[in-house]
This record gives sequence, C-alpha cells and structure tokens, in this order.
Amino acid sequence: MKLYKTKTAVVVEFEDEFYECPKAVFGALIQRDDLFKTLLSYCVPEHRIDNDLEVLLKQVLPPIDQQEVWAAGVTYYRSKTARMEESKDSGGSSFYDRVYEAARPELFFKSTAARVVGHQALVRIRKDSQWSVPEPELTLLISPNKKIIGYTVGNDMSARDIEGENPLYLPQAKSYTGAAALGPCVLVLEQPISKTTQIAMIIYRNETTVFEGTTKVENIKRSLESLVAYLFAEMEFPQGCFLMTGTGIVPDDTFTLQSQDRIEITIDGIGTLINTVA
Ligand code: DO4
Ligand code: MG
Repeated sequence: MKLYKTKTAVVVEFEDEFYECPKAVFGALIQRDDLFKTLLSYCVPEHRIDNDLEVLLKQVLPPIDQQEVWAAGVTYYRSKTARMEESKDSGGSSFYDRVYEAARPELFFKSTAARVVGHQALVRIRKDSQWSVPEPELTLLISPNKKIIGYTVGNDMSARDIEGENPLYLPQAKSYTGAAALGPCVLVLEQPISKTTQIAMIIYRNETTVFEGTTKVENIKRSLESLVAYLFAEMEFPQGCFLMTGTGIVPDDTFTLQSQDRIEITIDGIGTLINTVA
C-alpha cells in the first residue's frame, strides 16, 4: 500500500482504492513499527474517498515530517567507478575504491526535513558548480526502533566537480538548498522490498531525452539492513529517519544538468518522482 501526505489529508492507496485517514498525524504515523497494520485499519468503506491518482499527485507534499535525511554512498559498482574518475586529479580516488570494499559503509548527512522538496517541486544545481547530476536512490523510511517500515524515491542531487576537487568538500557537494527530493509517496509493505525492483531515471531537456538509465536494487553491494545497522550504531533517531541507499545510475562524464531539465525517477511499486531543475 502507498501512503501520501497532502496539504489537507493523509491518504492511503490500497488495491486501487483510496482511503483518508481521519485525524491521523502524518509525522506520528511514519514512526510506527506496525505501519502496515495501522494503515490497513483505515482501509474500510467508511474512509473510502473518490480520488484520482493524477489529482492526488498534484497535491502531494514530500512524505516527511521532522526526520533527518541521511545517505549512503558508493554502494553500487557504477558509483565507485564514477567517483574514482571524477576525483582522479585530486588524488582522492583510492578512497572510493577502499570504501566500496570496506565493512563500514560511507554514510553522510544529506538534509533536514525542511529542505526536502517533493514531487513536481524544483530541485537546484549550485551556482558554483559546472558539473551536477541527479542521483536516483531507493530511500528507506526507518522507525526509531531501526525497523525499515517504508520505501520512497529519492534524488540525491550532487555537484560532481566540487566533490571531485576534494572529497572533503562532500558536504558542500551534497547539501544545499534544493539538493534533496523525496516522493511521491511511501510504499509500505508487509515484507522487504524485492531485490529485483528496478530503479529508472530519464532526464528530459526541451522534451527530448538527454539521459536514460536503469539499475536494480540487487546491484547494491550491501544489504539494506547493514546500512541501517551502521547508521543507528551510535546514533538515536527519536522520530526515525530516511536513508538514501546510494546511486547505481550515473550519466557519462560529459553530462551535466541544466536549468529547466526535467528529472523523472521511477522505482517499481513506488511510483515516479518528477522534479525540474530551477
Ligand atoms: O562519495 C560520495 C557520494 C556517493 C553517493 O552519493 C552515492 O553513491 O550515491
Ligand atoms: Mg548518492
């Protein structure tokens, strides 16, 4: 089932029907270990609403409340090779090689909730970057008790030239206004998401496709549980958190985003997160 946050309601989509969750507080719901069961309890005829997915998608907000957004890096082979290439002149490339093989993953703070943008909102490229890309990432919703309770689509916008110049610039390459997008909903399952789930990204410029790529969750080198275990090892998240799990799709080195490009990221079972570059 899918959970949407809109300006006026909390809505569940289940078996092609829509249900409103009266009096539900979105921020409290997305901390619950029993989220699937709780949402199911709203899926009764008295809460059914006539809704159209297209109409709903025009009203959705980012599916977050006060949670921090964290991110994992170099979890796919493609990400490792791309980072090694972009940082070769700085002498930093061996860090990526080593972290790909190491037991401890790369984890970094990506965004406060207030800076996250949602479906159909604008993302940004930094004015001081000449080489920026979107990173399409399966994003986990994790409860305060370290349980993966949902999945959403994430875009970890990144300034490749800034990180490539020096890996210590990572926070500037990754965290700035308009750098994190989540949405359009949270997929809530009774069982873990399938490893064969496909992640796809298309970038349009003036309605022409300028980049297209796909990967699968099974290409992540690490288990999702191990990423969560490292993130929670020495840190508490009283309201839970979101964790972007890394990108397996990186455009060729000649590609950089431009203002007005439209980025469409689709993850099977969740939906499509669409953002335009401001
Ligand atoms: O090391 C830099 C960040 C890597 C990243 O964001 C990714 O692999 O998705
Ligand atoms: Mg990333």
